[in-house]
Amino acid sequence: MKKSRILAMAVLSMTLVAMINLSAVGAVTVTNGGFEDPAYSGDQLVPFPSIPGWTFAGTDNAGILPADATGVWGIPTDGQCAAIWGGATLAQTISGSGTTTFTFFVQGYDSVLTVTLDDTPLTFGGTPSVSTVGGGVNGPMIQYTSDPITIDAGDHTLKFIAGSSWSFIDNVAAAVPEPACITLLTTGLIGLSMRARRKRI
Ligand SMILES: [Ca+2]
Repeated sequence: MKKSRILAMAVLSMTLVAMINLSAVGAVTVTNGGFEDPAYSGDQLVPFPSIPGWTFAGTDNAGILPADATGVWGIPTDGQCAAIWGGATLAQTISGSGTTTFTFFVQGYDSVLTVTLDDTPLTFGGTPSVSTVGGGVNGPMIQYTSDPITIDAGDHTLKFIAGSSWSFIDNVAAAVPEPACITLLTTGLIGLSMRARRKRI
């Protein structure tokens, strides 16, 4: 193999390793995204609880729906979930930096849920809100993934703002979208390796 090719492969390898490290360092994380901590029991909404990661606010009702809430609420589909209503908010201070998407599951009563990062609405396929279709907590939860957003290092506020009716929210998470350039680099590297291997045989 020519020296120039060996050098090119070495540079590609180092770039790839550096980019993978870059995407892992400072990744955005969401605390208690499944709303399971602490575990509550009973048939009623636990209003404005103090729980790790999240802050409930507003004059209308909001809180945690226990996993065994079987009354008017129905049974949440994945353990406990958050429930916010009529302009109430649910917020978390997150840190980390880089390009990320936010995912979560939601159900509700024909309402509209707005999700903001530092008071700017996240978009979902270009739309700055999501619909909570009818069926209440008994209905199937729908997963939404925000369009990718790039954030600087430091604290940021992720906030869910209820519409006119209930929104049930669960499994909030942040994910690093796979950069197209890393895929391209990986493909190129495999191609070069195979080519070098064929020449040696
Ligand atoms: Ca849950």
